[in-house]
Amino acid sequence: MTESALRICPLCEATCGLVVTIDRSDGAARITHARGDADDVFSAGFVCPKGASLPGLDNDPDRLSRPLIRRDGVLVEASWDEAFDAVAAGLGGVLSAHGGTSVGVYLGNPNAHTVAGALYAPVIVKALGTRQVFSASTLDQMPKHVSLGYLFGSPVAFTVPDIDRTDHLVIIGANPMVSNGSLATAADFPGKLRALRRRGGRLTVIDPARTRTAALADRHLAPRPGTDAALLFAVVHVLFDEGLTDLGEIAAQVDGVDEVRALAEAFAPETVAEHCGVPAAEIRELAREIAAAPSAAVYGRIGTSTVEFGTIGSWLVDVVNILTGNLDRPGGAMFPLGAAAPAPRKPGPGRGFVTGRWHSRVSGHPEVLSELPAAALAEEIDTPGDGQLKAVITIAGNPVLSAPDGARLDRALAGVGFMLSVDPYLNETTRHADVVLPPPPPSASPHFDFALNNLAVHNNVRYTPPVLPPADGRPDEAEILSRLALILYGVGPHGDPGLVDDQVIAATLAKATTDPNSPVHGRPVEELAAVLTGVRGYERRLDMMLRLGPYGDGFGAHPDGLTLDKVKAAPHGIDLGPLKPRLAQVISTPSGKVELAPPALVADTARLRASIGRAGEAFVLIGRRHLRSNNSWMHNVAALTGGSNRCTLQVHPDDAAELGLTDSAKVRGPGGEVIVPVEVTPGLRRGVVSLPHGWGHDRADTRLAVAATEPGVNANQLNDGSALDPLSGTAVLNGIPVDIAPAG
Ligand SMILES: Nc1nc2c(c(=O)[nH]1)N[C@H]1C(S)=C(S)[C@@H](COP(=O)(O)OP(=O)(O)OC[C@H]3O[C@@H](n4cnc5c(=O)[nH]c(N)nc54)[C@H](O)[C@@H]3O)O[C@H]1N2
Ligand SMILES: Nc1nc2c(c(=O)[nH]1)N[C@H]1C(S)=C(S)[C@@H](COP(=O)(O)OP(=O)(O)OC[C@H]3O[C@@H](n4cnc5c(=O)[nH]c(N)nc54)[C@H](O)[C@@H]3O)O[C@H]1N2
Ligand code: SF4
Ligand SMILES: [Mo]
Repeated sequence: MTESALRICPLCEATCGLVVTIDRSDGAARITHARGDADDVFSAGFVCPKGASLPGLDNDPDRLSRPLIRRDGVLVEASWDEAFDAVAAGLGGVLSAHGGTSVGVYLGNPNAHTVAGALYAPVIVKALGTRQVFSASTLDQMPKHVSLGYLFGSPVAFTVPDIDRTDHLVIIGANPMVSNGSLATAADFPGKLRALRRRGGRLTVIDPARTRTAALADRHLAPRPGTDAALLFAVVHVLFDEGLTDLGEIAAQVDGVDEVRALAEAFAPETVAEHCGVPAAEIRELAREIAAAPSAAVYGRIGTSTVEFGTIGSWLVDVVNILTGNLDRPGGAMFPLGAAAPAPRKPGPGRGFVTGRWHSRVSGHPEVLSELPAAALAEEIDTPGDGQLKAVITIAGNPVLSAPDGARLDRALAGVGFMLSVDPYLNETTRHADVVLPPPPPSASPHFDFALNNLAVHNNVRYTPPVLPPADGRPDEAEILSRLALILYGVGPHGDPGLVDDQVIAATLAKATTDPNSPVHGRPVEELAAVLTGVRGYERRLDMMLRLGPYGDGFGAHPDGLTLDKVKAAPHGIDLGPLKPRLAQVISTPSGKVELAPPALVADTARLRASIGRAGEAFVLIGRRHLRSNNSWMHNVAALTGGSNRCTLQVHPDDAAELGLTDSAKVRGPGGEVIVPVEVTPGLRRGVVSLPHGWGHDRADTRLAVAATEPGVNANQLNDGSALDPLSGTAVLNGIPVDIAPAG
């Protein structure tokens, strides 16, 4: 007997709605097929190979179904109660001896895709009271947060390209034909790019590699890696130089234009052309085209972010949007409004954004968004002294492969006093844990995009409850993290996990009822809490967030507004309309204006200026993604591996000939050396080589049978992690100097 159910895909930021087939024929229910949901209001049937392979991932026999605890040095299966007791004992010892502040937490990428990561991971950090928080953000988008924070006063005031309506999309350092989009949640990015072309729109791609996205472009500029910030400054220079700036409707809301004009003086296209490897005439033309388009949106991603000048580059993306009148207008860069986001604040000055409220112990890196750089995790564990980390918790992360110098982190984790991992796999990182708590697979987990709804290129709300109950009554991830929080709060592992939700609900409602601008101002908290529907604590919290949110019913104040019941009654989602201008709601700088020339960025511009004309390296390494891969953790699904999804060093034919490379190369970087098969391709700039990250599945004591057959090498071992974008603490992952020679 088969039946079907809906499940939003948790595997990337596109958030496609899927129809999964459930098979109950052999007693144990499981999902067997997945296809795009044609009726989904957001994704309209789109699915990629990863989404279609969700059953393979769900049913992967290497997925842990029971907790593991370390006994006599070996990880063995245990019952859930035994595992939570082991956590209470292990963490309890550290907490009583050194306090919660001695515990480091690493939060990995899938936390952005799970209900548990959004709602419960923050509770754990808070319960520990630790300042030692590390995440994939400082291997990824932290520069964007920082630039948004300085520009608009809020580090989550995301600007996304209005790709359905733009006349000219400029993609810099992103490859959405493969990644399916990032910090711009758009199901069917490929279809949207083709639709842009069909309606006569223009696509420019700026990328040192001729990616699948670049291949679609009207214009492809291939700069030297790490030079985006200079290139964008040159665009800004031309906008001023040729009188092409026009801020449009938002002009009165922007401060600092003259300061940016002065800063851009030093970056004439003719000054930076050689440094960037892009002819000055092409830079001038690009600036003219952006200014002339009826609407245009510049969109930057990993290639502008995980680089030496990541925050400056991210800032200049929006500076160009602002100077050309494209911020906050249809077809430009706009601010999404998610249904579970806090209701917009009243327009007016806000508190603004700061970093550096504390610093990391060993290298003195400033805190950014209450986090320290992921690249500094190893040194915080292995450097003795006051404040040294005594325990580590990883949730949905694999920093041994994802962060620079995994070998050092590997050694550090092996020596840490106590380590807990919440993760479905025994992989390069979790193999060091003393306890591994595995969440159930996607089919048995709920899905709501708390984070990504605020990045969607079209406003919408969708929720899918678990398709199947967790097998054998095992806890879902919300319960796992709740029980962990109870341990940290001193209640112990066997308390009622619902207490955590009750406490969050009470605190949130207490705050709302005392806020004069809230629709629930003055109402009794208990009365509001009693209204919440939902069969689980996370559903009650979702109901609360929806009701208090921008489209919410305000607990009855706006009877037509959203509640969880209404969202559940629309299983294919509710379309909340195209993005709308709303800059005034977003600005929360102390001046009440967009700060186009934030002091921290103005200051960092001197560092950028000094880099122009610096002697270049013979070879630099960049990364690449593959459509059937996902960072480090999907190489164990047989259907997704093989073919072109291989860990190879791509090299330009002329470089390969000059270096005498035939089949494999020895690549040496500041952090180490790897030997890797060579793939000669004309699709790269000369002097640039590319290697995908997330490989290197050759370590002992992991349980990744499929991945181990094609282990690949760890690209991040070439990187010693010492190079960071100083404003955001983000590791430089693109533009790593390397030496290359034939292997053997
Ligand atoms: N050189 C180089 N390095 C890079 C990048 C690059 O472009 N180049 N990209 C960087 C980027 S953008 C990112 S986001 C990071 C990613 O860095 P990480 O987040 O550290 O690594 P992932 O490989 O995504 O590992 C995800 C982990 O989550 C687990 N997991 C999967 N689903 C779930 C779930 O539902 N619950 C829980 N609890 N765990 C789950 C997986 O088993 C795996 O252990 O890598 C970064 N590293
Ligand atoms: N299939 C697949 N999809 C994914 C992932 C995956 O691993 N596989 N990972 C997910 C995650 S965690 C993220 S964050 C997103 C990332 O989404 P994207 O940013 O769209 O993905 P990337 O492929 O890393 O694209 C970065 C591009 O920048 C280019 N680049 C490198 N250095 C420079 C530079 O200095 N300047 C410029 N202009 N370009 C440069 C690279 O050649 C590459 O094409 O993808 C997500 N989606
Ligand atoms: S594009 Fe992303 S969300 Fe859509 S099916 Fe593929 S992996 Fe899933
Ligand atoms: Mo990422």
